[in-house]
Order: sequence, then C-alpha cells, then structure tokens
Amino acid sequence: VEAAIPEPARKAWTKFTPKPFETTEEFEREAIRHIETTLARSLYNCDDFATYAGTSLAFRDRLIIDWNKTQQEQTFADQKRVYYLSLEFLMGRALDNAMLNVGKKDVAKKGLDEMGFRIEDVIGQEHDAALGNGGLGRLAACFLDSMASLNIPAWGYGLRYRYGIFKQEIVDGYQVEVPDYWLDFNPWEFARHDVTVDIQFHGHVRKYQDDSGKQVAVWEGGEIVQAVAYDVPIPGHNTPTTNNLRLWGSKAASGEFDFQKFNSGEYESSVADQQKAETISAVLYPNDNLDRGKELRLKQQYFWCAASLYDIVRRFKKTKRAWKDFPSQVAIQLNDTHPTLAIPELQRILVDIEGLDWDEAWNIVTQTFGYTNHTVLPEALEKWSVPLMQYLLPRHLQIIYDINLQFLQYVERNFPKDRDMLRRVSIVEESQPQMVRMAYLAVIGSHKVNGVAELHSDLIKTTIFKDFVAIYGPDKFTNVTNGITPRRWLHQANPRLSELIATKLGGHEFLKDLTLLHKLEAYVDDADFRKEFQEIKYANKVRLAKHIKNTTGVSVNPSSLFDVQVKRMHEYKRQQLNIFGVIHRYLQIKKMKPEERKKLQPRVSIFGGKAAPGYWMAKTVIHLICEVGRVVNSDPDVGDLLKVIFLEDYNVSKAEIITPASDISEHISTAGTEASGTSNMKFVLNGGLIIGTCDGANIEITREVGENNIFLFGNLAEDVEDLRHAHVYGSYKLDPDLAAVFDAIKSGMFGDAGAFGHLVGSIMDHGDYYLVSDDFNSYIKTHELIDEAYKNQDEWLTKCITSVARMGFFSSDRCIDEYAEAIWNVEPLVPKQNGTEH
Ligand code: NBG
Repeated sequence: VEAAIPEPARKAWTKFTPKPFETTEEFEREAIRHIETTLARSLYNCDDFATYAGTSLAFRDRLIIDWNKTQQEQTFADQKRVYYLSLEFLMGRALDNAMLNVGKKDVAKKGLDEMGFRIEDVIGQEHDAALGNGGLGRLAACFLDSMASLNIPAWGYGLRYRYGIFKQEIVDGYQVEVPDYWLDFNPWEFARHDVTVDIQFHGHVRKYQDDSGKQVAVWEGGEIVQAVAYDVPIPGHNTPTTNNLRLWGSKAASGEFDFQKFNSGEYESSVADQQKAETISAVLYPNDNLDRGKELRLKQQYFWCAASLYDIVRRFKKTKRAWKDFPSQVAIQLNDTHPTLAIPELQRILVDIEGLDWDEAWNIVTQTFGYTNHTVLPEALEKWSVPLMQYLLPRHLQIIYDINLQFLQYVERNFPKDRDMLRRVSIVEESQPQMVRMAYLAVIGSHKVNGVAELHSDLIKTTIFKDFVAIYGPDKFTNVTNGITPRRWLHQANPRLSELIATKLGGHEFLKDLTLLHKLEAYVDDADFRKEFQEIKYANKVRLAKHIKNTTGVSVNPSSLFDVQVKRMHEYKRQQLNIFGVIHRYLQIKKMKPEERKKLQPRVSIFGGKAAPGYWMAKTVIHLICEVGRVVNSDPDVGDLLKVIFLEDYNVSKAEIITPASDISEHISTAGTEASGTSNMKFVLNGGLIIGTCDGANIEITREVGENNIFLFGNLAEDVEDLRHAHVYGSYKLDPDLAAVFDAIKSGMFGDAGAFGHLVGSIMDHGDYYLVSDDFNSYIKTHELIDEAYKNQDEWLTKCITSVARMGFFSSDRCIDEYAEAIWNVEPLVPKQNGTEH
C-alpha cells in the first residue's frame, strides 16, 4: 500500500502531517481558531457553550491524529481484532475524559482560564451521550476505555440513536419523560457518508441447484434501508492508542424522498419512506432488563448486526486471507442476546454469498463468537415470534431452522434416553405462536459463554443453561466478573482522592494497574492521610448537598450520613424495601421523646433512577419516595434527623457527582436476581461503604474488602425458591414492622393511599415475589448497625480506607485482560512512540 504512493506526494503529506497541541499557548491557538472559523464566533459573542465546542474540537483534532495512526498501525500489523457488539453504549460526557486520557487537562485549564472561562463550566456544557439504559450500556463504555488503554485492537459497534434514554422530570411527585435529542451539536462523531451498507428486509427466498448440483439460496426482493457509519474516537489513557466506536445511522436507500410523488403534489407520502427508514435508528428502547418483543426492535437488531458484519467481513477480505483464517483475525463479542442475529447473518454471508459449505462456515461462525449473558430474569430473556421473523428475515429463519436441526440431531445421538431434552433445548419453543429463543441460539453459535459475576455464572449453569452444560461440557461456560474504569470513576469523578492516592503511591500508575491500591493499607493509621481522606469525602458531600439544594430546593446537612440508592427503578432492585425502611425510621422518630431523638444519627436518604415508561409499579415507587420526602422534609419533629431526596434524571454525569459523596450505598436486590451490579464497585472505590444482599458482585466485593467492611443482610439465593413457595402455599406472616409501615401508608400519611394500593398489595396479597417482607427485619437491623458504626468516625474511616485499598480487582482492565486471554485470544498492539512512519 505504502509503495504505491509516489515520492513527491508522500513528501508533501509527511511535511504537513498535523501535530497535536502540547503547550497552553498551542491549545489556545487551536481552541480560538475553531471558535472563530469552525463556529464563526468571536471574543465578543463567545459563551460557555461556544468555548466548550471550540475546546472539544481542539481535543478532537488531537484524538483524530492518534486515531489515524492507530488504525494504520493496526491495519499494517494485520493481527486479530476484537469487535464488541452492543446495542447500548452509555458513554456520558467525552471532553473531560479526553482531557484526562491524553494528559492535557492542566494545559486546557490554564488556557481556558487565560481565555476568561472556568473549566468546570465549560465541561458542564456537554450533553451526555446517553445511548443506554443502565449497567449493561455503561459496562460497554468502561470496556471501550479499557480496551484502548490496554492497546487492544478493538472496535465497538452500535446504533446511532437520535434519541438516547429519555430525560426524567419529576412533576408533582410523578415521573414525566422528555425526549433526549442530543445531536444538535456533537463534536465527538465523524459522519462517514462514504461508508454505507445497504440492509435488506422482508422479501422471499429462491432456492435452486447450480451447475455443480449444489443447493443455492438467494434472498430477493423486499426493501432496502441504508446504514451510514458515524465514528467516535475512543482514547486510551496515557497511550496513543485511539480505538473506534462505529455507530450506524439509518436512512432511505435512495437518500432522497420520492421526487415523482413530490412533483405530483403528494408532499406527505413523498417523505414517508424516508421517515420510515430513519425510524430504525431513531430511538433507544427505554427498558432495562425487560424484553417487549417489538417489531421495530427486531429491525434495529438486524440493521445493526448486518451493517457491522458487512464492515467486518469487508475489512477481513482486504487481507486476502483464506476464510479458515477468519476466527484467527476476528473475535466478535455479543453483549447479551441483542446481537444474536449476527450468528445466522455470518452463516448466511459465508454460505449464500461466499459459497462455503455449511459445515465449514458453521465452524468459522462458532469459533468467532463469544456470548456474555447479563441476566437470568425470565422477563428479560429475548424471544422473537416465528411469524415475525418469517416476515422480516425469511432467509435467517431458514438458517436458524437448519442450525437447530443439526443441533437437535447431535443432542438426540448423545442423549437418546432423554426424549424431553429435545423439547427443552430446541431453539424454537413450541408455543402459540412458536418463538425463537435467542439465548439458546447465542449459546449454540458461540465458543464461549460467560456470566458477569461468580454467583451469576454459577446460576446460569444450574438454571437457564443447565442442559447446555450437559451437552457441551462445563468448559464452554466461564465467568468474567464485571469491572469499572478507574479513569472515569476515580480520576475524573473524584480528582482530589486520585491526587491524594497518587502522592502516597508515588504517581498515577494505579490508574493503569489498580491492584497497586493495596499499598494504601500502609497508610490506614497515618493521621495526615486519614484527615485528608475524610476532608475529601466531606467536600464531595458539600458538592452534592449544593446540587440537591439547586435541583430540589431542600437543604441537607453534609455532616449527616448520606445513604444513596441510584440505579434503574426495578422491583428486583427493591427501592421499595429502602423506602419502607425510611418510613419505618420516620415512624420511630415520631414516637421518640426529644432527648431520645438527640441520640439519633442524622441521615439523608437519596434516591435516583429512571423507571421504564410503561413500568407502572416502578413509577409508583418513585411517587411514594417523593411523597414521603414531601411529608418528612417539612416535619418540624424531624429536622435534620431525616431527609428524603429523589434526584431527577440520574445519568452518567450525575453519577460522577453522587458516587464520591456517599457514606453508604444500597445494593439490595433479591438474592440471585442482580447479575453483577457495577455501581457497588464505584461507591466502594470512592470511599463509601455498602449495604447489600448476597447477590451479584457484592459477594466478591465482600471477599476482597473483608466481611467487617461491608453490611450484608437478607436471605440467600439458594433459599429464594422455598421462600417464594411459602408465600403462596405455606404458613407465612407479614413482618410486623412492615405491617406498621403499610398501616401508615394506608392511613393516608403520605397522600392518597389508593395510589399505593397495588404496591402494598403485591407484597401483602400477591406472593411478595421479591421477598421484601422476608428481608425486612434483617434490613432494618442492619441499618441500626450502620448508625452505630457511623458514630465511631475513626473506625468508619478505617473501614473506608481499607476497602479502597482492596478494590484493585474491580478494574475493567482486569476484565479485558481476562476476555483477551480466555475468550478472544488477542494480543495488544503497542503503538510506536512516534508512530508517524506509516
Ligand atoms: C445487567 C444486570 C447488571 C449487570 C449489568 C452488566 C442487563 C440485561 N443486565 O446486574 O442487571 O451489572 O447487566 O453486566 O441489563
């Protein structure tokens, strides 16, 4: 490739290779140039937003220089790449992250200062890229950061939603959803109008025999929608590696509205096709851990899988290698079952288009894919109806049938005595209508399947994939416990703590090797260190208190114990258990004499999280939290002893303010329901303790930090089934303290009792599926322990510092190392120091 470029042209290019800014002055020149020329603004009309834009463009230029080098080096090195397919990337803001990863935040701060702006105000102008619902999408974002930081040649593939997760407003104590149009000005993406893929839907399949007598299938007719690539540079921390996140946008294949119709006056229908095509990538489905089986969602999934695979195959074909090399050049990771259609799609490309034999193709397919499972909740397991698939993707349905046939024949040969097994493991569920079970297809089409925490990975082997363990053996199933990037969740969110750690550890290496944190244990008794650690926590609480005041009008005392539960609203996550506990506390306070009240530990209970728009019960819990806050926060008997806050519109950038400010955070899912959880890790890494059930990663956090440094409570996963049974059939009595809470709600103490009837009823009368009553006593007793423990600030601080020192395991760098080693078999490509040779 290089040799093909004539010497004079090459000379001109290398002479003018753009150089990234280094000094404050160079930064200012770049930022001001962008403000004046790219944005057409000037000294006289430049506000925070224009400054944000100019600063971002200056940094984007830097990233693109590194991005170009990285992509060239990866192409020349011609080694295996990872493709991370995720329908969600919950990126949050990019500017602060870019500044810190390229190590130029100080330069920018000084430059902006000289230009008359405060860096915090400028950073605060950025709209979150909120292309995800919760933990699954944020995990994908942390993984991108780790893959770039570890120099793994990797691409993310996703959808460019015009609307991310909705914005949440709280109006009169109710959630109201507002659309999140975030693309008005997005300096972090590059539209690649030259990188397009035509995606087919509907139509029919024609089969015939070719001259050699081979059966050939052709997928014909139907409609075409065009996928356009938008690239987002992903900078690694302290390395030139800048990977790519490619998001696909949809548009009409012709690129234009129907001109004939337009000319004949049918203005509305002339744009209808265009709008229909653009609908595919228009909006993120706002459900967390719930599958609704909508046709448009299936269209999104195929559109994105087909465009991504076309791109991956096109890149592979440029290497001119034989097809059998495909799995040694390409690793594709399926983030949950959302991209499972990539499996039949690759089989279709290899067999129908490239003409490979079925078995040879299937071999390649199964060696290429890895599948990560993120939930055992039955309502979240994806199934698509056969008639819908037949209508939308007729050829894929045939391929899925063929995959299933071969698989079932294999099972029958190996388990001839277990007749029922065929029914149980079939990809096609014999229901009315028949359904395609995507998780089974993902297991069958991948070489490795992993869960996201030890308990979860054990559970999938004994529950949803039990038969598949028998069929394939246990080695196909493995665990990769989730992690978080310490760059965003420590260095960026809690800069003072990051600096303090760096002074003790002699630099910032811990940001790239988080296990180095263990050295902090030597400072547990160091008076100066302790004092500063505590001051930082207090300052972070003051910052959050200001945010609370600004957004809710409620004043909270930063010396109170801050008790935080922020995550998607879901019955299995049990925010209802938390708010019932708060009501219990309120009732206790009301009963106390003034001198008893003086002994109490003041608390602020902080909630945040979105409910899926159609999830009535979750919305009811939000409403109850708001109503309790309304009553408690204005009760003169209570004062500072208890405040109840619901923070509007919880998202990544708010998490960066909330996480460093917590004393206790709540991770209280019914045991066996939360696959991992990742905010639990963020809170402990930022010097907060947690109250939690024996669920997900809480168990491994306990193993790392020690039982004395975490507040565990509640029933175990192994007992859940029996407990549920007892609710329905056995002798079971509602917890008396919880009964008192329900009486208070029913009395109208928190507004219209009728509004909470079905919430209370789900526990009292309808089986208490999430075992709120069973865990209630243990929960409130544990909160009493927390109050006592917090009063001894010295011991509390020791717990916090010790825990931070022991969190090294939970870096997403460790996850990526494990995936790279055990699943992807890919090596890092360390960039040349001055990699401009290419
Ligand atoms: C979620 C789990 C979380 C887990 C994240 C990331 C889905 C389907 N699953 O517990 O509920 O931390 O995945 O693995 O969103």
